[in-house]
Amino acid sequence: MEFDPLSRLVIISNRVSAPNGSHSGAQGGLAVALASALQENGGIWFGWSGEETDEYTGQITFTRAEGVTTATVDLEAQDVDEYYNGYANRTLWPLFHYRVDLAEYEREFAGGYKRVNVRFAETVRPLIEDGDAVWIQDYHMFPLGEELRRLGLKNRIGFFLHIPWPPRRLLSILPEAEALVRTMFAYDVIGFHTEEWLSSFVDYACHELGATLEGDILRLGERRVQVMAVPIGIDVDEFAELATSTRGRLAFRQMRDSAVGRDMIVGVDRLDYSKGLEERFLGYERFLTEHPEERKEVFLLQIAPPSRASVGSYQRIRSSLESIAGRINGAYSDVDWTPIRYVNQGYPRDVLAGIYRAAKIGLVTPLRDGMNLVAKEYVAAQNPEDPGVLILSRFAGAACQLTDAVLINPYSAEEMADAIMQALRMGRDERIERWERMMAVIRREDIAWWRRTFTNALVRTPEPA
Ligand code: GDG
Repeated sequence: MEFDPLSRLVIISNRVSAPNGSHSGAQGGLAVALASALQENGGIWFGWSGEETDEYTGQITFTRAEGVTTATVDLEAQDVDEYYNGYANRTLWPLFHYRVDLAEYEREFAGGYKRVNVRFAETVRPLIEDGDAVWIQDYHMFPLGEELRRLGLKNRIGFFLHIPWPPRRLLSILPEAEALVRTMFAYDVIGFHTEEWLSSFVDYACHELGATLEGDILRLGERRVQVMAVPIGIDVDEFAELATSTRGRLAFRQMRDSAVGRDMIVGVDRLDYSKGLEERFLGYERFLTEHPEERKEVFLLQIAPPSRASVGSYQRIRSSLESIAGRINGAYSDVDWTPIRYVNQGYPRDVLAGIYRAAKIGLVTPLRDGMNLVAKEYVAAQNPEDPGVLILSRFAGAACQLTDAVLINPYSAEEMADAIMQALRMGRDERIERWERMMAVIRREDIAWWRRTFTNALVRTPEPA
């Protein structure tokens, strides 16, 4: 596939990650991909600094590193409460992950969300030049495109959603659903990870707003939006190299030594209720109960760095996990064996890669996930001669591509227990076959493919009238 040269790119996302010259892969793959798009095309990456200020001034801090210019602004404490901790993480995130029970609907949150998007639009507007393509990321900024149009912006604007799009009836629970979806017609291209998320969006737009779909073009009144499913990938070679780098090999050896001949099962997730961590612990417990003979043959290493710690539901999941892990360890541990090693800190990416490689099983069991990059990283880090087995939830976007994983329903402790047994017994030939097919997919649709497919569609779309 040939790629169009892009005009300057303006990327806008809640948080911005400037290149830091690190060789330990400290930055995530998405940050690196967006930075390299800017290195190739020039442009700016705009977003919140993560800092608070007494009064919003719109003063921009510019930095330039390795050919990437970032522009960030501080937000007021009330903005952070209502926009970030509020509407983004207490309303949209749970609802879009089908957790109606956890979603909170406060007018202050919706008001703060709108206010911050207006502020972002007014602040970034003067930085956008004629001919620039604007690419907005994720659920923090659904209405930003419309706010930019209100300010007269005629440029092409694209939007990519990193989380699932919920089914129509579920989204209808959101008081602002209709208005929110209407704002999205300000975009020229909207990308989702999977056909499922895309068709839920189209379903809402057609049935609730009266939009019509022709091919991949969704129309509402005068507006046309191209919708596309473009699954995000990882930098496969970089990840495989991290796994065999000096620190990666060291981490691998340390894990193997500390395993003393036992098989390691690994989970790596931000501590988030969407990741199915409670269900994972319970599925593993079921495995221990059903297979007493396997008890001292395996252990589960769960790495779960805390996230969004100021949101109540995140504090609750943290204490619930501590109590489940404590109970399981209390019930099954022996002087020379602990069934779950539960760790609440993060590790550098090269160390993580070595840990993945040392694990016989990668256990990735989200209840709902836009894509899930850990599943792909686990595959990329494996030893081609003796790869481990990926157990993957059907409800992760990644399951659409990684059909050679052992796919499970994470709500069923029995299925999880069976899958662990199946993975432990799986012969080397089958493991290699499955792994090779998964590698072919993640290599073909890697991170560079993702961003080029999207930006290509964006520059080819007709200029907005
Ligand atoms: C959202 C969507 C979608 C985790 N622990 C450590 C660490 N990580 C890294 C992983 C991976 C990343 O964080 C997590 O990515 P996921 O895709 O699994 O999940 P979300 O954070 O929820 O991301 C998701 C993604 O956006 C991209 O579109 O796939 O569905 O929810 O890269 O490796 N990294 C380091 N230390 C850790 O301890 N260095």
